[in-house]
Amino acid sequence: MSKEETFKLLSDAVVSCKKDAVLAAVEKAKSEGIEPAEIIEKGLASGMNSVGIMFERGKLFLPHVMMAAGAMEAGVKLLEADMPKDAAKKKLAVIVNGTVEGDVHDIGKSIVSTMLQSSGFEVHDLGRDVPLQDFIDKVKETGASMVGMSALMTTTLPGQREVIEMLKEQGLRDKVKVMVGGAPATQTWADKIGADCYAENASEAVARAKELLL
Ligand code: HCB
Repeated sequence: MSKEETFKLLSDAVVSCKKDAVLAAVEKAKSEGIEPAEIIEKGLASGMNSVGIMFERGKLFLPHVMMAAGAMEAGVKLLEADMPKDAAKKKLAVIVNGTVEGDVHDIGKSIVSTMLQSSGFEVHDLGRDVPLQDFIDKVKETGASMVGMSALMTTTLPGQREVIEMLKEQGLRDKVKVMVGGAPATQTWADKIGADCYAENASEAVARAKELLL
């Protein structure tokens, strides 16, 4: 099977909403020697994007989306074990990452945290629906040099701008870089709110973090 066919198999498995199909496809991709990051981004995440499009067009309903999300999460979990932990190595930098208040979407955010971690960063993942002040408090507690914020809804996107304003008010803006992500975020939005970078996907998040912090 070609790599492209394997990516399609992974994507179709997520669209099928069946956890067993996703796990089998992930095992197959692993046995073909495909890197975890590629399995996630070119296979599983692509399937979840298709689910999103079908949901938007009314071809799939919320229970399906929830099942597809659960199946994708199981696939990502299976891959986490294969990602380098680098526990003994000195960490490159400390990053706080989370999904902003009012927003429960956390699949993409968790992928970003996992990939940052496996690239050698110390990541404090605050989870989802995170009260905005918690981002600031975690920066103070850990001395983090970057905050990553995910928002998947137009209604929660402004939370990213608020955190930047709060960082300014609390005298921390110069000490910490800000990365924003999530489907409605764009480079234009990042520029508008004064974020240091926008990352479209997890590979970009790792690349931007390395550019800004190392
Ligand atoms: Co949800 N949902 N949803 N949803 N959902 C969206 C986001 C809509 C766009 C679908 C639509 O209507 N067209 C929409 C938002 C519309 C808007 O903008 N206003 C929507 C809605 C409305 C809702 C509910 C309100 C539905 C309801 O209850 N009526 C509700 C939200 C409740 C709430 O949050 N308060 C809801 C619920 C759900 C679930 C629970 C069923 C499920 C989430 C499960 C979970 O996350 N644990 C879900 C899902 C799965 C989606 C879609 C279909 C896919 C999201 C996803 O996981 N994508 C989404 C449609 C879409 O996005 N097109 C839909 C795959 C991941 C891999 O991509 O973009 O999240 P990603 O992450 C990327 C990238 O953005 C970047 O890297 C990641 C990896 O490549 N990135 C970062 C992300 N975070 C980063 C952080 C960084 O620091 C750096 C980079």
